[in-house]
Amino acid sequence: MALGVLLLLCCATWVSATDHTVGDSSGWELNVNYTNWISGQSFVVGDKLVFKYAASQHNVETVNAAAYNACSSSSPISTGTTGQTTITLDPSGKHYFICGISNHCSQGMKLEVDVAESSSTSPSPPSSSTTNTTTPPSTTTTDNNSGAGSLSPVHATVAFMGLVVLKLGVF
Ligand SMILES: [Cu+2]
Repeated sequence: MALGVLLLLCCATWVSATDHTVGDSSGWELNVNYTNWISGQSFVVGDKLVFKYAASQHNVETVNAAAYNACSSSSPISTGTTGQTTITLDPSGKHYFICGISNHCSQGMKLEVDVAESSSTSPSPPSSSTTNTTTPPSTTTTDNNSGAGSLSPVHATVAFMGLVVLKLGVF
């Protein structure tokens, strides 16, 4: 049962998540207008931001709103330094990123991302995906004792497995 839930979570994310390469081909760099870039993007929970940059020149600091507004890199929540930093956007709401090197942030290397709840609007298959999101987690009912109650999650799992097989067949 737990495995089934895990499978649902993993595959639901896999089906709907989008990778957003920050700045597209320009990457994470000086002299890129990230306000323009972000105006063409929309983000839902589970999407990924991919920062690509020269590790010797830039970094990616996840910061709070105050640090974002002040371009302060004194206490980032996390810092990526490898040249390619991938951030999974979770939870919904605002996420803030800056470059902590020199004064790059005040020169424009700052990014505010507004993440929406996943996704009644995403173009995934209708019936099974709504079943996944609305089915309550199985934590409230234990699977062994209540025979009738445990049927529907199993059906959902089987349905979803069918969907996955279908998907694999298509690709
Ligand atoms: Cu920089």
